[in-house]
This record gives sequence, C-alpha cells and structure tokens, in this order.
Amino acid sequence: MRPPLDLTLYLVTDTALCGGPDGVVRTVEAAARGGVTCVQLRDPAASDDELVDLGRRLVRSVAPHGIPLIVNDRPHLVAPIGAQGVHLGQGDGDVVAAREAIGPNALLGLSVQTSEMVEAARPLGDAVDYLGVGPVWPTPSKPNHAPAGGVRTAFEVASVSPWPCVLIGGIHPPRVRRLVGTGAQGIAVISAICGTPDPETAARELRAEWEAPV
Ligand code: TZP
Ligand code: MG
Repeated sequence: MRPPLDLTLYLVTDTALCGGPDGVVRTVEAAARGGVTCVQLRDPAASDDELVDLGRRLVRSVAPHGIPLIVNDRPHLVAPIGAQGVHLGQGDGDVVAAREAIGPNALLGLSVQTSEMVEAARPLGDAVDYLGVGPVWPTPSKPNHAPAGGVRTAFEVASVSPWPCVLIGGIHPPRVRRLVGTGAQGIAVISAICGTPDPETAARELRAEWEAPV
C-alpha cells in the first residue's frame, strides 16, 4: 500500500532560499502548521550524505502531521532517508528503474511540460502516482527551466492526464485563483513559502486562495 497523497499544497524546498539546512527544517515545520499537504526535498547541489542528514530531520518534522516527504531525483535515497517517495524530472532517468529501486509501496511523481509528454508516459500506468506540471509561469527558482506553458497548457495536461496533477512554477497568492478550474489537484511552490519570513502564514494564504469557493 502506498501512503495517501494529498496534492492540495505541495512545498518544494530550496536550501539556499531557506538560509541553510536549519532554515529548511524551520520552514517545513512552519509550513506544515500552515497547511502544506506534501513536502519535496529538493537540493540539486547537495551531496547524498547531506541530503540524507537533512531528509531524516524532515521526516521527523512532517511525520507527526501525516505529511509525506518526497525526495527529488534520487530514488536510492528514499530508503536511507525513510521518505515516502521520489520525484523525477524528464531528464532524471528511467521511471521503471526508479520504481524498482523504491519498491511498490512508495510514491513516484514525474514532471511533464506538455500533453505529448503525458501520452508518452501513459504506458507507465501504476508505476507513477502523480504528475508535476510546469513551469506554468517563468521562475527564477529553477535556472534553465523548460519554457513556461501558461494556464492553457496546465489545463490541457490536467485534462488528458490519467494521474492527479500538481501545478508548479511562478505560483504566488495573486495567481492562484487563475489555476482553479484547470482540473489540477493542487499547487506546488518554492519561493512563495521558502522566500518569505513567515512560511506559516504564506502556506495558510496559498491554501485559502486555492480552496476559496468559486
Ligand atoms: N520545477 C518547475 S518550476 C520549478 C521547479 C522545481 C520551480 C518553482 O519555484 P517557484 O519559486 O515556486 O516559482
Ligand atoms: Mg530533477
């Protein structure tokens, strides 16, 4: 059995933006109080050892809230961290191999930019649990990101996807309402939470925007 997955408000961590590993832990704990439903540990610059250290701390922070911790890019670190899953980008290696590495009971997310990529991924079926869709808007948080697809692409991808979708890229509170109605299950952010002095309030505000009645 895979852990339950709620994509409503998905925090992706950025160690530099949080001011270092201690800042990541503080940010995640505050954001968890504010209503984040899923956390991804993302630090492309960190070594495996550094990621395991930080990941184990984050598991202790999120587990009491029932929030899953997903590790970016490195399936082999899911078990040592005690995380609930892995997230892979299009260039991050083979999904089938990653599923074998993490086993049947962990979560696996895949980034896509277009509906063509959804079609290419479709044969993966149950090996995948959710899609990360974006960037919706350009963002300084991911250098060299793929071209931003806008709200229209988000809608197209969510419409054809057999998996639940979480949108990412340039999402800040004033833009959230434009994403309601795309068919996505939720929103993922880095800077809207990691880049603020009050991550708890930021998370609460993002969630309120997403969940406000239409
Ligand atoms: N993948 C696509 S866009 C992005 C990632 C990791 C960065 C999102 O950061 P922000 O600050 O929420 O725009
Ligand atoms: Mg990646």
